[in-house]
Amino acid sequence: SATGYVWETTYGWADLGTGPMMPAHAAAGIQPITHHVAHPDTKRRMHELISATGLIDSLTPVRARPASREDILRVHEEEYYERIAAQSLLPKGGDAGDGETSFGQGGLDIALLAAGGALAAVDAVVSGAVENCYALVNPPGHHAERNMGRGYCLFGNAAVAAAYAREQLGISRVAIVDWDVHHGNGTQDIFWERDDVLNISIHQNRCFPPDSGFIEERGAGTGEGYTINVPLPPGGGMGAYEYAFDTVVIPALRRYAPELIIVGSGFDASIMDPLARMMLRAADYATLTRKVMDLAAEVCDGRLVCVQEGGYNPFYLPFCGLKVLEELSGVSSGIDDAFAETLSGKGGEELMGHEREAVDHAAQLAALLR
Ligand code: 6DK
Ligand code: ZN
Repeated sequence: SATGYVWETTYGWADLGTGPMMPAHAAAGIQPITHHVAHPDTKRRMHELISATGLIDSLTPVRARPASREDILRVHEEEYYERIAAQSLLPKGGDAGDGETSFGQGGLDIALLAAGGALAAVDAVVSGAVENCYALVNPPGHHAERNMGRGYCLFGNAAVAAAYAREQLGISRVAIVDWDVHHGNGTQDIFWERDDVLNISIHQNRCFPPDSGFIEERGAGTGEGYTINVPLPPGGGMGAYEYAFDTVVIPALRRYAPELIIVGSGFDASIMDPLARMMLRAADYATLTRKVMDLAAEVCDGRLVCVQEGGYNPFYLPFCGLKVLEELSGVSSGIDDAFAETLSGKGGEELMGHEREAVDHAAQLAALLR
């Protein structure tokens, strides 16, 4: 039972410009800086830890292919694709829509390879070449809506992969579990009216986008009830996440019985992340992985694809990713979370009353409360 792994060198070449988090702007006091907050080095460092520890030798390399125009158009508007393609030809690139989703010249090709990494991972898992697969892709995807890029995302990589599994591989039900700390608004937009893709997002309440991801957003028409949002209050750690998974995520997956599970795997709910205020440690990501793997074994022969989303602490993210890959593969890298001791005893492990209430409320709207 092999574990596939996708990484391509050019994922590390995505050019977000010289701004820190938004374009540098002298008059506004925004100084240029060497590393944008979403600089791909953070993800490249995860790849290097997986390489340096030797864990990579226990993984099955899966090569990304560029997603085709047709692959992208399953979930995005043609007009949007053309807009990105045109800007990608410009010497200084462009922006996918919201003014903070910049990309450099040729950025289209990197984005197509990111979506294609998710496609290759789905192919590897569905064909049975591997049991599960981690696609360490960049740029991320879950904020990209049908007709607009947002939040560093150009194309909805996980959504592209889910639609491909449905339409080209004969998979009838796909579930997406998005544990990136931000709301997967793009995936939600894309599958809003569909019941063939169950979309569950667990995120910090109102972190980004600040105006979506509420429990009342449940999908519409045929899709009603197939969008599930679990917004958690800031400050939560494994206590809150464990309760959210045990009460909402896992029961919803069991009820839906997907034939394939795609995890939107961001590591920005970690205690070290600069963009959010949650408290997960590397070992907690292994626990979440285990919960989804056990459910996948129960309902879909273990078919599980993880697609990288965000994560912004260059020191800590590699350990979070390493622990997920150890869990997926059942192989120890021999390296432990170097920050584990420093980060222990800071609270967050215990479920707090207001977190329980928030999760119970989400369970209620998802009609899951016992
Ligand atoms: N901007 C992601 O990790 C991307 O989910 C996160 C994008 C955060 C953008 C920065 C931000 C704001 C906040 C409030 C109002 C306007 C703009 F897609 C992933 F990479 F996965 O907080
Ligand atoms: Zn995020």
